[in-house]
Amino acid sequence: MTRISRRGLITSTAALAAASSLPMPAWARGKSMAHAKQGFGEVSGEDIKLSIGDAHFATGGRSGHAFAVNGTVPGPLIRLREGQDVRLHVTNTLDEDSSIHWHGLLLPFQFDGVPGVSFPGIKPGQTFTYEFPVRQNGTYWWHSHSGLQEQAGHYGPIIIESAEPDPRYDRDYVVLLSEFTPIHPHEIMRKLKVGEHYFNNTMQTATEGEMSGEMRRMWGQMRMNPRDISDVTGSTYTFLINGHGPADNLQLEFKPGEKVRLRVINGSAMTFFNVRIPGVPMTVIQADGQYVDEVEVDEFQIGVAETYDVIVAPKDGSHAIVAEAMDRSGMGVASLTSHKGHIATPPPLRETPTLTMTDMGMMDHSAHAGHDMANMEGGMNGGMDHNMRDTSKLPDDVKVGPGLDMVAPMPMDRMDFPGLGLDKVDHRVLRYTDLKARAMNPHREVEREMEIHLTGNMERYMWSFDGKKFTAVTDDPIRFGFDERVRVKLVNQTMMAHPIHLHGHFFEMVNGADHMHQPLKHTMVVQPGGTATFDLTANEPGDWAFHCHLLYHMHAGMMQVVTVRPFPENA
Ligand SMILES: [Cu+2]
Repeated sequence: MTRISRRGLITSTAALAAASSLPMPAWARGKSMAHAKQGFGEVSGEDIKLSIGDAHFATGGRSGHAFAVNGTVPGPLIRLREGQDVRLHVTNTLDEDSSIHWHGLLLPFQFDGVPGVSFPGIKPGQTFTYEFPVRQNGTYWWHSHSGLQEQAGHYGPIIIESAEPDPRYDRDYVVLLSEFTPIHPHEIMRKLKVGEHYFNNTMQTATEGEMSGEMRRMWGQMRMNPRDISDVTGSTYTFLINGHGPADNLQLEFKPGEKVRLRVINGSAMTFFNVRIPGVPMTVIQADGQYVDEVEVDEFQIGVAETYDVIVAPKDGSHAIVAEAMDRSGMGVASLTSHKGHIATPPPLRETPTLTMTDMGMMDHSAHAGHDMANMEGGMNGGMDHNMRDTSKLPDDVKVGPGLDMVAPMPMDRMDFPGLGLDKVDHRVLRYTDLKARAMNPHREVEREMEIHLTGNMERYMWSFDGKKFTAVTDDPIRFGFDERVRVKLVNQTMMAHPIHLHGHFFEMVNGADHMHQPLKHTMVVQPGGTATFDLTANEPGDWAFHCHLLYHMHAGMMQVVTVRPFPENA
């Protein structure tokens, strides 16, 4: 067992001094800056060795078992260069199967790392070698795709350097967001199955005072609460930045006048974060590792498994990097500082946001009439409760059964929604509709359109696509022809936001950008009761996982296999 005390590490000036001599990327050499401590080691080269093992993790007042890779949580930063070949030798020292999936990387499917889909997994004591050419650049990450290991620390960042240096910044940092819980992940899953509201502390108070008896009855019949935002909350999670809880006082240093690139990765199991640096505007330059036209914002929401790269030009001083959980049950905090040792004071947690009629997939007139709650009550008088169980409008291939306890009556495209709790803040917030691909996509006409429904039963904690729970031995995958151009509309029949991830490809978000500049993504959030659409050229042959990236949703069955056939000759 490796004992890791983050607090011990970061407050040690010796550790800080040692860390400042870490190797710099080629583009940074010759400039007068060093990589300061980020919170994990770094590996690079053509042969990289990774070892998965048991560990103990502690932050703030919480501690417990963890899975570490090369002895740390998160595991090491893997730094690659576009155009190189890489062999990753992964040894499993656990007494259970494990795996690593390279999230967002284009590679032959047998090295994608999903047990039961792309390979058999890595048995205890075994070493598996992943080998592929590096065909892209940008910010990505890696994580276990076995069981619930990802929740317990089995993840880390990937940076792939471009062949062409980007002159827009002087220094860069990974900002890897995640959670730590002292509760065993299987115990969390069990608690979710027993009662979905187990971790939700705001339940009681939310229903008092603001709501009439009629409203309470309606929400009760949906077995929902307007503050039912996250399945697992800060009541058990400590939110981490680069493996450091708020009590660990992580510092990322800069020199006054420098422009700093922050590579924000949401490597959490279950938490959407709202990211801001109060007083410091952020210029978004990449989404999911792909360049976009610059957009300046003050805050953005990042779904689980997404990445955003931003450039900031902070003034001399100490600034709080705030990653507030979407349900505002806690935050990850680090200091971006030009004065070593000065810890920035983060703002207090904001008030828990409230779900609206739009989140139920109903028309929302609140924009015209003011208060959400008042409007919702008006809308409820028309037999809303009946509406939300009406399965008659669903396509035939959606299975109606206990796995589907809600139907959104009028699901609308919500690509312009900035995320729960961010639609009414008084500063600039990123929306999917702001993203435009910097490079032109090849022109392709859509050859086929399909719909996939995101379905669930909140109370029984069942989650699925089209009402059908995924089992590893699926004989009914989603089939795409090789090089087929498909438009896929995701229809969210539930009141939760789901970050949907397709392995092995980038799809283009249909977000109103002209079709040559639709932004490329590997993960896309489908807002509650709404729809989101992507265009895909299925040009990576093989079997690929397609799933909700909320870990416990995937585990409960919101997953499918996408199979791209036939294999082209000479592939
Ligand atoms: Cu989900």
